[in-house]
Amino acid sequence: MISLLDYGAGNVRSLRNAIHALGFSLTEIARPEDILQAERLIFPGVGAFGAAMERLHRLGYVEPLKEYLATGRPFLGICIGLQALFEGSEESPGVAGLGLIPGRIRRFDASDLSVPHMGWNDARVERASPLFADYAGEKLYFVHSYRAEPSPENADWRLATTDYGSPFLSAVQRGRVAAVQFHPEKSGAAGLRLLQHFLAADAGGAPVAGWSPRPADAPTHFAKRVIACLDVRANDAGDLVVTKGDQYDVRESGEVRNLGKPVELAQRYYEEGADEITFLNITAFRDFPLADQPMLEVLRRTSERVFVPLTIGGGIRAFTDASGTSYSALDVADEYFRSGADKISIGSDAVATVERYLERGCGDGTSAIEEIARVYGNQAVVISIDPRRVYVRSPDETRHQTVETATPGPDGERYCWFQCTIKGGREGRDVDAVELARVCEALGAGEILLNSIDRDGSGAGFDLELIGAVRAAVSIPVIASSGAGCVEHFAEVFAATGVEAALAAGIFHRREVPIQAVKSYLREQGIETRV
Ligand code: 1PR
Repeated sequence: MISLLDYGAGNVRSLRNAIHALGFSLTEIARPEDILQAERLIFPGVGAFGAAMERLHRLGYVEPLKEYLATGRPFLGICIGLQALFEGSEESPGVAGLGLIPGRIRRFDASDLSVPHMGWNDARVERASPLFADYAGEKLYFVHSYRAEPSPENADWRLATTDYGSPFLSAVQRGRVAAVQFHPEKSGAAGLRLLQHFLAADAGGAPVAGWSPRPADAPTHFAKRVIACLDVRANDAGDLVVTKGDQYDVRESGEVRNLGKPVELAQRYYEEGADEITFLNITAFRDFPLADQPMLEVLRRTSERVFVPLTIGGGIRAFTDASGTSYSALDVADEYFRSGADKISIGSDAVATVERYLERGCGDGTSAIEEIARVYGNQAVVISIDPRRVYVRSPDETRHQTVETATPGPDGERYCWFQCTIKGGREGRDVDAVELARVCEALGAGEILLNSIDRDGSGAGFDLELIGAVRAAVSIPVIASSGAGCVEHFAEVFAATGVEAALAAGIFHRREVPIQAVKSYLREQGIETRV
């Protein structure tokens, strides 16, 4: 019997789905006494350390959890579920953890790293454990801004370490109590195998024959991500289809282009090695997304079969429906998370938020970015930017940050700035992509998805000038998007701008370039990817 400790702080649907896909059934912890009756307990932490501990206290779970852990029965903590085992965290000063492992959790140093550590890295397994029985160094999916550092005090817990700046504890174990910093349910086949070992076997069982530790001086490597993006909308017949525009125009001879079915395509990309899948509900700005049941169903069905991170964007903002009922952006995001999203992406509403911020000089704590980040953590909030070039003769002509461009404007202008748009590029605003990214980072966004209307669907390559300017302005991860036409474009954007991820749509949908061809080429160029 597997028991899941879902304390209601985020999306654990993907974990449930992974456990079901492995053929196990689950019971949910619903009352404190259920914890002590559990035979095998999974604690998937999500959100912030303080919020997680506060909820555990409110539900009366802290003491039974400590008691369960003290008995040494099988336990698997995931992400915050690992961090909560420590005494406390810099993320939430004054909040005590479960105190099983000595030491405190500390933030990554963002001075020369992008934080969160979001993406695929490997683990240096230092001791024999059935959890990693057949682990062959595959990449695993991490997303966190805080980490536990190895120290003499926690040496007897240390199972695996991973390098990001310096080494951190990516897995701990003592007896049958284990925890991992990465998300096995989002780590593709390698993660599912690890989960299977916990579910089926005794995590504290006999060491695996022939196993040898990875040498302490063998570094782990953080990979660049390759993301497949599915722009989704209803076609004129009312069917939800994956579409694709040229400079955001998705119609051809008057019809919405139909490039396939969303769930099938997402599954194909998962199987072909996409590191992440993004759905953009591109007409959601017109309609109330919670009324869009087919889109929510797409997300639910995708999360049952795709075990890499899923992002969904479109229509995340406060809304009042026809009956006068008001919903906050957090209500909309809640439904997306409950339906299987790991991250949500905010487009138009982020521009409105930044306009208000620039007027006032600060945030007021009520924006969608702030509200969602507070509950689900910064890493769950992606900002999708839809910029278009505005050419000027000289930087003095505008208050916006300009770049000197290698592709001059129609009248030979040698400078441009990148104007943010809303409603799928329909309306330009007096905000530039660089300031938007900066302000959103300050408000708590965890990642930037940087499109380019000029390059979208062109196959002409990513807009390196735009991407370089935004990458230099923030320390959160940036996803380069729009314009990929061949494998070389991916290597180019990683080498020229240092972005953490690159996203493409058209070339994958039309089967012009397989995802594996992108990754093989990147590896030939010495760029680390997930195999
Ligand atoms: O404003 O919060 O409702 O979010 C709407 C979301 O929908 C935004 O993320 C916006 O980027 C997206 N969107 C709106 N209209 C369109 C459109 O195409 N008409 N799609 C649209 C944006 C851009 C990328 C595309 C890349 C790669 N599409 O997602 O996938 O450009 O394409 P390529 O590799 O083929 O060049 P809100």
